[in-house]
Amino acid sequence: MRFIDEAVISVKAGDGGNGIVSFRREKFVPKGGPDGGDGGKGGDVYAIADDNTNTLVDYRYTRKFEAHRGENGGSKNRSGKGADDIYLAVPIGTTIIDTDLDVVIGDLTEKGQKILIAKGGDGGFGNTRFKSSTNQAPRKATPGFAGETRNIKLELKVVADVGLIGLPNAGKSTFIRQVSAARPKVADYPFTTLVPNLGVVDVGSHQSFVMADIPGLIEGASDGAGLGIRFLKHVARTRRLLHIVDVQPIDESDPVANAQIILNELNKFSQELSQLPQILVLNKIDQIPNEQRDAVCQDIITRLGWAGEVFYTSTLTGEGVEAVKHHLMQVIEDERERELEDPMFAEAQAARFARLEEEVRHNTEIQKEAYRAMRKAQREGGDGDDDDDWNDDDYDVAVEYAPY
Ligand SMILES: Nc1nc2c(ncn2[C@@H]2O[C@H](COP(=O)(O)OP(=O)(O)OP(=O)(O)O)[C@@H](O)[C@H]2O)c(=O)[nH]1
Ligand SMILES: [Mg+2]
Repeated sequence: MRFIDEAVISVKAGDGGNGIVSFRREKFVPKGGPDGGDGGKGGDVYAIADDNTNTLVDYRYTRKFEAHRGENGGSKNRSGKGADDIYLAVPIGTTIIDTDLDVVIGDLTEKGQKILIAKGGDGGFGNTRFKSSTNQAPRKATPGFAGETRNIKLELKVVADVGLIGLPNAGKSTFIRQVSAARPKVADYPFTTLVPNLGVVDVGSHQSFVMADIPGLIEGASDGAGLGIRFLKHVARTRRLLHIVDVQPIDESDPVANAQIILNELNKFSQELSQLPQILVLNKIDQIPNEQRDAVCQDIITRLGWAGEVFYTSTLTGEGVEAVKHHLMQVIEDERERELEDPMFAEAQAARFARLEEEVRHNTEIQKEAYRAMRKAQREGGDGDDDDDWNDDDYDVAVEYAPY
């Protein structure tokens, strides 16, 4: 199953109909008064949350939406007919953003909820409106007002409960392959993963959560190094970050320094995101002889000053992976239950997610601009290749569900 999570469209509401100039023509009345009617209102454009759709794929194909204009006014003071509004059906959970103003217009969170995204123009006035004691026969009418035009980005977050973070090669993709049906490529070189992968982790018969595997971060990522932080938005709404650290990197770098790079980059990118609870996963323990594992891992924890939760795993052999999976399910279930039972907690959570998303979205935009400026400078410096320009459209997020 494939989820496309972003679409950019343009919408235009209908213009108002024109008011008209008209005079009564009656038998035996040589000069009738004005009777030009007002124009009708142009159609509005709304987005509406619809539970029959769960992707934005349609908006990849049809990108322009226009409501009709209102009818012109008629004689005998008839107002023009208003045009029908149009409704763009989007999945529940879609966020609507005005890309010109860079503001969120709203979130559609409930079935049937609708948001006005472009307002139809009002109709113009017919000449009847301009009649006064000094002007019994006005020849003035006004045209309809223009309907609003807007460029809109629709964003559907396929919400991940858990996000995998870590340096390239740490074993993130191997991890998600162990616990879900997601099949990202795994290889012994950095940046094997170039796009996010989402997998559904089934635990027991009726419990599951969604895990996101994103490309590795490197030092300087928050300034655009490597693939930068453009994918961090996919872990913005998670409940836990799983920080995967290779205990024995092939380049003989220090696992503690490596972990610190990730903590630093997260912190530099988003304060809110770096506050999300993190679980440290010391991975590739199969590389260390059994009797030394505890000492090596303890040393890392101590030097890192890590006070949070820790697991030891080998995503290659599967050792320790089940324990992480069950632990995650437990904390996620607990949090979900608490949200249902405790409205105050639920509200605080929602507010935190909203802040987080806003910050991540904002910082991603800043990054995008910086990245484009950097690429432009490079091109002008003679490097003609622009293959890796940041393009929001160039990847889809695949969500993998385990077969029934
Ligand atoms: N020995 C050992 N090797 C592992 C383990 N987990 C992953 N690997 C190997 O480490 C390499 C990188 O694994 P990936 O899962 O692709 O790493 P990643 O973190 O997704 O890397 P990027 O996508 O580049 O960010 C591969 O060659 C894996 O086979 C492990 O537990 N033990
Ligand atoms: Mg990977």
